[in-house]
Amino acid sequence: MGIVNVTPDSFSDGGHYASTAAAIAHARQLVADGADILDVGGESTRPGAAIVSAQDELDRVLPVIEGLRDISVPISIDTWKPQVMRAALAAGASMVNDINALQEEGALKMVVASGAAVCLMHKQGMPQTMQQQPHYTDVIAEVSAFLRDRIAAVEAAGIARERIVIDPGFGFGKTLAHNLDLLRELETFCALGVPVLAGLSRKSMLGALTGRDVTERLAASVVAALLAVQRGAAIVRVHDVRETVDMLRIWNAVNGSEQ
Ligand code: 9MG
Repeated sequence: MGIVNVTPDSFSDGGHYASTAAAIAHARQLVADGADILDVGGESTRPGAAIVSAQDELDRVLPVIEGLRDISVPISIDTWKPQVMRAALAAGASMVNDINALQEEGALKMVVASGAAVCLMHKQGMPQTMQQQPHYTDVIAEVSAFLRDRIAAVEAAGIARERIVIDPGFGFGKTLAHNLDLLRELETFCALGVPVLAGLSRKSMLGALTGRDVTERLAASVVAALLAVQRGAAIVRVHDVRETVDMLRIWNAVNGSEQ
């Protein structure tokens, strides 16, 4: 899954792709590099980022989704707002990547009605404050219970299991130790019976471990993606698609999978 941030304050692209044309060109490049899914987002979710209005978010993402109508891969809309989901799905997106796991009022109904796929992510707190004091008694058990409950809730509401992906939410209300535990124990989430998505690309946990700035976390991001895939992740959400695909080609060759 290639990341297309259409945000002026994106933590990872410094706003380089804030204009529609540049975002579309970037998305096309990610597909040429081997992305199987594009994740288009108009609101930064990095720790401390401000909430933007649904209208501002739509003004950013809709022209990009519309400009990618002919693209050969599914488009995911990265949003927790039902209004943005509705318009993005109508414009051509076929998946919702929701850091709020469809808990916002109206979100679940929206996705049920649309027939779209969904990624349900765990987070503790809200992006504005979530890194202030993350606390768990048992991070694996608590994240796992949350994801299991959300799978049950969305299935009961009418979303087929085949349309559901889960994500432990690296960096979303987690300390470095929590993030490492989640990565180490990723197989626990795979055991919940739906594909697991891992988003580690350029995250601050990699900065904490390497001492490197966000612009210099390529090697750490590729290794983190490999560790996630080794532990069963079916989808890795990344900025650096070309390098990640290279890594996966080696991984698949060694493991005897076709590529
Ligand atoms: C939007 N976004 C930022 N980080 C993410 C992650 O780790 N997972 C998912 N699903 N979305 C993310």
